[in-house]
Amino acid sequence: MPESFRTLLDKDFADRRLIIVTNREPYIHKKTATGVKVDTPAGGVTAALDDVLKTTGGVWIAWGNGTADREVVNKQSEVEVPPDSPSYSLKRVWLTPSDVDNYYHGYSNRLLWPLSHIAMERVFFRKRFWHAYRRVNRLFADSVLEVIKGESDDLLWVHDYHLCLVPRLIREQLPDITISHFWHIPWPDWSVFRVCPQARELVEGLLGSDLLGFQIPLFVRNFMDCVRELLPEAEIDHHRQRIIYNGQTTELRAYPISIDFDKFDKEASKKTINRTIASLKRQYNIEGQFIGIGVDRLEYTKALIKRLQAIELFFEKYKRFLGRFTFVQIVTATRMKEPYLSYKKAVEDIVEKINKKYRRDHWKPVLYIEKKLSFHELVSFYRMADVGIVSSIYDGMNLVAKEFIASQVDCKGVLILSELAGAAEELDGAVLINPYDVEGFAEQIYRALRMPPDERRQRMESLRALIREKDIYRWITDVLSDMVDISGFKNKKCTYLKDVQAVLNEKVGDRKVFMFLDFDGTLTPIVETPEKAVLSEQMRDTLKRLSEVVPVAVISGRGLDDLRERVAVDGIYYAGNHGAEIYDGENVIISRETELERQRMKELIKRLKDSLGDIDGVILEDKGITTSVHFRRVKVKELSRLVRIFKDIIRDYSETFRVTTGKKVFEIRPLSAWNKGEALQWILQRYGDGRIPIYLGDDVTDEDAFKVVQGRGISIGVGLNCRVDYYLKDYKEVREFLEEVIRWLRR
Ligand code: GDG
Repeated sequence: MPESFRTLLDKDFADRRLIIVTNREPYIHKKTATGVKVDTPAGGVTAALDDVLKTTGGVWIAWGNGTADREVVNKQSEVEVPPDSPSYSLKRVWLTPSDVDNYYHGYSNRLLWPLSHIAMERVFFRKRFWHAYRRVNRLFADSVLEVIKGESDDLLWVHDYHLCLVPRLIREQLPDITISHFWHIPWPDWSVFRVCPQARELVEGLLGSDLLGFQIPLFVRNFMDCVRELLPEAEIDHHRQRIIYNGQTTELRAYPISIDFDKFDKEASKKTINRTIASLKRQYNIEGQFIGIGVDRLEYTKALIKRLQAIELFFEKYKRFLGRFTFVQIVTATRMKEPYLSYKKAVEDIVEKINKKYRRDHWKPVLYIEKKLSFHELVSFYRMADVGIVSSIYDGMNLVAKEFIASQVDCKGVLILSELAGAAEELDGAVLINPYDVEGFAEQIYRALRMPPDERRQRMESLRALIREKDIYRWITDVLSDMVDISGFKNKKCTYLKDVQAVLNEKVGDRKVFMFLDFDGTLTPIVETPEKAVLSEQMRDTLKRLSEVVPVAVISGRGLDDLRERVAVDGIYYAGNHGAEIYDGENVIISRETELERQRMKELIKRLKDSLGDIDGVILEDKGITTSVHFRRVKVKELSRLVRIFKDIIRDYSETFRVTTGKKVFEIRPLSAWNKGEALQWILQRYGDGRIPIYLGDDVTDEDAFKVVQGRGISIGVGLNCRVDYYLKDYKEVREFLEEVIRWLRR
């Protein structure tokens, strides 16, 4: 675990507990001939969450399905883990065989799993599945309630499709607790989800959460569409990705899950790996071959049959690879009930068919290994492969794709990835395929095998840089920090601003005020693209009259000139570029250091232009104080060169500028440039004359300003009902509010 991550955990969890709820448990106690044995965390995600709890302490609640699980727990069904150095409690939920059949194999795996993966033919439903699902979710919720009693700062993190109802069940008992739910698989669109007989109950269950996490933005959008159809009474804010239902606000976010990059990278770099690779090749008789690899649970959504059909077609089309290429398919059998038993049979049949058709002497085209590999063996297979194949018909993320990348330490392998897997959203540099287009798939295998070494290296280097940065610890940090933030803001209650006159009388009284207003979303409605935002004539008129009775400043992320043009009201203050540039009616004031940094920025832009000039598609947007480097149009094979050059140059400026990465854009901004809060403070000190600030804003970038206002003025969120003293619903209410202020000041 990285040190920075440990520090964050120490800080945020010093006086609160983290409670994790999952279907599967991190430690399984099993009876063996020699006594009770403990199986340690299997998957990467479980291992990383286990790492977190080992550091923070807390409780993990899960189904106890080990044969000796009951033997080792106390009266509360808890056991301290890990067994060798206990640091947190594992609390087990007990299920009957009928629960397992109906809740797990039934509702979860025969309805929700295929439905979410749009495998409609496989969707199967019985009423008893639902009854058991409700019962078991209630058991999990009761278990949580035994752990958290009454008011508490604890954070509750529930996982996956087995436990949709838990958030609402907990919320009903503990209105103030902070709950997050992460949905690991795809969320389908409404035309698919409507098939679910309990669609409404499931969505209502999840909306008991404060924070709902999905793998990619598409699933967030799909979820919002389903809520719109199912719960017409819910307020949905698409721009801020927030839903208010039954008085509960739920924030929706995409957090693409990842892997422990360093762990794979280190294992793949070990000296012993070459020996293991050589011995595996000898054992399986694949020496001197081009090697393709697939690692999957025996699972129809991973499209093993389509993949094997593509392999068959590949050999049919490109005969010169007969005897020279072996596809190694590693499978682990899970959920061994129908329809998985039939699927297993179908996969084995097609493997046999291909091998029968093309087998020669000692060579066979498909090597099928049904075995749970050790970590060392798994990494050895990833590293020896020339191509890694992931062909899912739909997938939340797909960690195998990322593991293959992290194990490719010598950058010679190519990742072939289904464009329908969540991972395809991030993994620029993979060769994308559509698993339904078997012919195109076969051609891409050929392309990957023929790809020149330079291109392979470039693609793999940029993929590795991405996963190294966005690893599993970054994923956990992102979710936990948002939970900590939400919990902090929740504890500070805020109210809907209804009686403006009463609030002003109470909070301002005889004192004088200074109005600060954000622009987009506060004075204008939110529109598709920033260019389309227009201030209405009515609002302009209100602002003019307001500025006659009180000093007004408009503070925005837009460039200063753009902002002034759009507002076009004289006699008010303007702050652009998130507060880095201020116009006081006569002069433009720039945060002092920023002026000095202008020269550095010019020099930096020149260096970037000179060095990146020959890469097609790079766009440098010079915004004066800040600069953006857009690379959306840059070819994949050029990306790693671009990133390398950019990072080399920017390193020389690390004491002056900060770089943030957006979607295919680097934003460069002086370290010392003012934010909205600092701009507000500067204006208030200079021109405020002891006035009380009232700040209205709608966005995360307004939070710096809200913080400055806290305790000395009034913070008002537009569409935000947390993080502020009061909230208004939308920009229309902002105008009514400003009219009230004018009336109050003229009273
Ligand atoms: C769900 C979502 C999402 C497999 N065989 C062996 C082995 N494995 C490990 C792999 C990998 C894991 O199993 C499979 O991960 P996936 O991401 O492909 O898939 P799901 O189980 O379907 O998980 C998925 C994930 O949740 C996380 O949110 O990415 O989209 O469907 O880690 O390495 N590991 C070892 N030996 C094997 O033989 N050691």
